[in-house]
Amino acid sequence: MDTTAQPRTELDLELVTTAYLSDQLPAIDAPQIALAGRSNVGKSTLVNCLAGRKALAKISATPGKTRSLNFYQSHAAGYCLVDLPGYGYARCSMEERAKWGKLIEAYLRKTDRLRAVAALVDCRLPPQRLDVELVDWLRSRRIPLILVLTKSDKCSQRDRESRKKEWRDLAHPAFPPVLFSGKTGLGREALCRILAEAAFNPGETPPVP
Ligand SMILES: Nc1nc2c(ncn2[C@@H]2O[C@H](COP(=O)(O)OP(=O)(O)OP(=O)(O)O)[C@@H](O)[C@H]2O)c(=O)[nH]1
Ligand SMILES: [Mg+2]
Repeated sequence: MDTTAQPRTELDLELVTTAYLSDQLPAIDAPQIALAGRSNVGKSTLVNCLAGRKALAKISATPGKTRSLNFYQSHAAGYCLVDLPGYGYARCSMEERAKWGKLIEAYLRKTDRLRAVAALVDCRLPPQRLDVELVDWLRSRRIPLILVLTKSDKCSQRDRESRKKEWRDLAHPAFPPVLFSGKTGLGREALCRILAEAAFNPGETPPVP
């Protein structure tokens, strides 16, 4: 595949499968990039924005919408995006939260085709404990990290830049943090390039400090 070509305007993402339990995790041959982040941060919106579709992934203003792992494959780009259930959603039972946690961890541990995790964080907020924990866990497992600052349409230019710097200093991500908006499409092209690079040219993972 020629990754130097201009990114397509729309990714031909197609939902190939859904997993609610760890024994339902599919064996997909394509490189995979998982989308992780707090409930409501905009993971499913990002899938729709990249696909140029409104309702490929279900989105909701109520946190906790995505409750399964959803595998979206792009045949043209040759990789798969995995929309994970969000974490930090308070209004579900402990039992349900433990079940999701196990499912996500089973996926991240087991998948040998995982090439990177795109960690989505809210551009309006300073780094939150749960987000920092995710980043630390990924680093400890040497999983390349793509930081995506979502909802940046709701931030001033000044806040965007300082948030980007905060995250760069804190997380040493494998790829530069991307300012993104599912509403305006800001950062969409940059993210497409980074996803293709992460999927096919993973390069060196920065050392764990
Ligand atoms: N203004 C703005 N709103 C956004 C953006 N991204 C997501 N939203 C809104 O935030 C809400 C949550 O978006 P989702 O994409 O469902 O979030 P999610 O991370 O998939 O949430 P879970 O499935 O609960 O984990 C929806 O009301 C979206 O319209 C963005 O970039 N800008
Ligand atoms: Mg979702």
